[in-house]
Amino acid sequence: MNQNNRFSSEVEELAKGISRTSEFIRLMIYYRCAIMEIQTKLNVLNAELSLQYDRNPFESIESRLKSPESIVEKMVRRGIPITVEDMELEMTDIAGIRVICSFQEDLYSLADLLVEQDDVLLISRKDYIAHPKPNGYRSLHLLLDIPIFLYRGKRHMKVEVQFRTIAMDFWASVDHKLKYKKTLREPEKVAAKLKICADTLAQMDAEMEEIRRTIDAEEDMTE
Ligand code: 0O2
Repeated sequence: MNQNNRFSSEVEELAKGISRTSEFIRLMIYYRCAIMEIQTKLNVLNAELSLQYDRNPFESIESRLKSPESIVEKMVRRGIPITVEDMELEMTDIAGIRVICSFQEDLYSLADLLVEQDDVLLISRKDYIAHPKPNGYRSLHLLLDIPIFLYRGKRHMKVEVQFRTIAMDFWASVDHKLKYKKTLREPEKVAAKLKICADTLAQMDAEMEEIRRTIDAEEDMTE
């Protein structure tokens, strides 16, 4: 068995072990509740803003809980002890939400409106749109603290929310697929092509935004 395979099977065993504990199962329920809280807030904003602006600020929302294997793999890689307590303390992306918008401007407005709500605490904000990653990755990442209300009281949970345009999401999903292709013959060439696509899509996002502004301005004049 090579080193990679040994690492994977160790992670698998650890993940299997911890995911059967009642503490882990309970923690995942809490994260699911936190996802529901944020999703509801976003849906309310979407409904209200769509009335005001005559369009939906976002097209879709996806959510996921990180799998036990991915959680444990990251913890082992970072030297974090494999306990449920450390998992909650050290891991920030167990609960994830992705909000897909048509326009960049809407994505920033939605993010600001969400953070302004008085039970939402912004822990960190990474703007990979203003400052894209070197490979071309673009998205706005917010790490939020949100209370959930249980019969034994209130509990604060962390949720990572990623905001992207449809174009950014298209790029990220292709990039994500390629990350798992270990057998690419010319990975550098593919990475360079992907970077060109990222820049082209960013240009397209800017042009679509401009078209939307023109349409909005003409509609305002005719009202
Ligand atoms: P998955 O399967 O989407 O959950 P960390 O999250 O702590 O490992 P960092 O640098 O703090 O590391 O996180 P960062 O940069 O905010 O990115 C975290 C998530 O953003 C990733 O989660 C991806 O979802 C997305 N992301 C970041 N960079 C890229 C990229 O170059 N390409 C793509 N496709 N997605 C990216 P995971 O856990 O990697 O994956």
